Amino acid sequence: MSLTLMTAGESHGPALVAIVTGLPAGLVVDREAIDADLRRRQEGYGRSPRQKLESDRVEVLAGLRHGRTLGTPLALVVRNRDHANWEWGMNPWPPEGDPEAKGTKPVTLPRPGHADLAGALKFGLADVRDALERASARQTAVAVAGGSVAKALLREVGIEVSGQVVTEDLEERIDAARADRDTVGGVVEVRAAGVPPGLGSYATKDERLDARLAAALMGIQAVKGVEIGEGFALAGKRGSEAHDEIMRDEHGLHRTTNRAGGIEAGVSNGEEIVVRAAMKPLPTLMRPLQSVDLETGEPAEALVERSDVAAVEALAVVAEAAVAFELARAAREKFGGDSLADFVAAHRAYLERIDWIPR
Ligand code: EPS
Repeated sequence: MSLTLMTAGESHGPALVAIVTGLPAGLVVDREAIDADLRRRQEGYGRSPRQKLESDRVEVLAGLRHGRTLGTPLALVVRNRDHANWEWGMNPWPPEGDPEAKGTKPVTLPRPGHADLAGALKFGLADVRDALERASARQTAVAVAGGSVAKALLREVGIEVSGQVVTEDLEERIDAARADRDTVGGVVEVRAAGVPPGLGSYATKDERLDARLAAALMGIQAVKGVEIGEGFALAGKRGSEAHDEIMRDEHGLHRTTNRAGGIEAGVSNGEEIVVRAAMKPLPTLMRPLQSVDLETGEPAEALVERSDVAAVEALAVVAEAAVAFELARAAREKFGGDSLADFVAAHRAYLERIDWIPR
């Protein structure tokens, strides 16, 4: 039973789409709950004026009937309102007229830190827009919609996932950067409570829950670092200070501390899952860095276009969705079931077998 999420869509194209496979039949999907997550992703300090233009809402094209999953592929859509301004520039079909007259000249000034140069070289592009449109973090909107459905599934087995910013003074740093026409990054943390011991496995790297969560987080635009539990700090500690002692109380087998972030040997251990992701400063700068014009080969300043000063608060929501999806995937592997009732029953039977009760 494999839960998968595939997305498609460009930043200024007509829409973003996601197909989720492997959901059980009978899961209630609440449109309001998905739209609330989409709104949370759009809020946040330091975003581009683009967020005033967009008002993200989910549409469902398949896999749902009267608010319940059918156990078939679920097709989600989030439209790009800004596409109305890009009907020429991002038309899927060959448009008529002169691109210069339409204000969509080819982009030839790659931004250090963005996908521009790598994309142009890799795909042989004359217009860097062909790379940057898909590389854009706009795609995270529909991934959040998928994550929202995963959160609904996890809630059925008592798992709650929530993301938050941990960088202090973020607003002050954003104000200062904006005044300098610069950008900033930051750190977010995602916690998942109620995860039973036994999700993931130590057997192979593809099964290890920590490796999978790291890949899910690193797969988000602008993430350059991931930490599980105390992560890098553990490298400087002694074993006696680094591990979480085992004890037993009215909740069964638990730990006195949670330095491992709820995962040992690639398997959840019943404590809260705690993961962090570090976001680099965004690469579109109003005071651009040095680059090379790919058309002339001459030194030039990188592309300047409307963008965010920071998207760290958005990352907290996107990372929450990514972690939720990966945990839901691991839960589907462990508990299976074609219907939600089968899935929930398998989870209940497992909890009856093990000496562990969620706190
Ligand atoms: C992004 C650049 C900006 C962001 C965008 C991500 O796009 P624009 O140039 O259209 O303002 O606003 O993020 C979103 C649109 C979004 O919804 O998150 C980039 O280069 O990654």
